[in-house]
Amino acid sequence: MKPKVVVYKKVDKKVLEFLQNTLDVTYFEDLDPQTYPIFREKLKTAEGILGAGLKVDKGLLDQAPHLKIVCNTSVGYDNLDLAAMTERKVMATNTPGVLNDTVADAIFGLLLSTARRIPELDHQVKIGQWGTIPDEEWYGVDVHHKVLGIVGMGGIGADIAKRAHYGFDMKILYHNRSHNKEAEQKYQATYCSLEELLQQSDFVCLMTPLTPETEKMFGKREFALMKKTAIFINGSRGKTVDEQALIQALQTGEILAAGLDVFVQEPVQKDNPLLNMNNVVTLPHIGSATNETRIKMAMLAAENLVAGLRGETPPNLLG
Ligand code: 8YV
Repeated sequence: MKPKVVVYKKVDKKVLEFLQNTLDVTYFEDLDPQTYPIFREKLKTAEGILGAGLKVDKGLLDQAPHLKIVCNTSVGYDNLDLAAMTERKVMATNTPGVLNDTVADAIFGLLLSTARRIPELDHQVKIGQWGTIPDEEWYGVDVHHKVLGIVGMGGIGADIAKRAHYGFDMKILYHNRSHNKEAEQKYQATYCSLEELLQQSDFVCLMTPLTPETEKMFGKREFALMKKTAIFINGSRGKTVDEQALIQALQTGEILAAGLDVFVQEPVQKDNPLLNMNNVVTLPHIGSATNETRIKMAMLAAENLVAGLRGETPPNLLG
């Protein structure tokens, strides 16, 4: 009998077929109030789960007594309680590497859009304001030759540094748990304390994973340390930032602008003050979302799932 698994996020047909070759797959394109009760029922017999964002904690593990492996179709795994999973010998995997370039492209897009006010100006042109507003009011700030501070210099951070170095002649500062020799050698990135980075950077790009240590890593103090002309980019998780402090820093002019792919609550609440600010550019947590990359991520997660249930060590085993 094939092991039973649950896929709870939409995956490409090829990925689904690959899984179905060796596994008994229950497939949900997404979980919503209608599908969730069926999903919970399926958990009772599932040996594996594949998808992104589902909170896997003690409560869920209690409902899934046969579970052996949880495969995230994401590099981040803040949705997984690894300690609880290890205790029950449930494996966890993620999808590092395959999304680095795609996320770096998106983050750079966000950075350029915020600095040059692209979404705001696009809107002005489309509502017929071209010619009615003095040009200077539409000016942005330069990106090239500026100082980019990257907080969290993993694979994605390094690919952002690569673009900044080769494409925009930027000076790169970074702060990370450990030194990234490759980024230092290839992109002339300089390691520094968080304080120094905040004080010296024109653009501060937050890319760190969400962990108990990085939760609300950016608050009142961090925004106060930044230049008044600084632009803040968040491509990590919403909860790495104290959102109220960010709102205040933007409202009081403590920083110039922000480009945000992530929010404390997702989808973002309609009444979030960040949505009413012209100096904030938003994206719906879409850094890795291109067709090509999402297929690669889902396939990698699927390979992890198949390997894990075959009794092999999954290629991206966490913990
Ligand atoms: C999405 C990400 O969260 O990989 C991550 O950690 O943040 C993104 O790729 C993920 O794919 C779920 O949509």
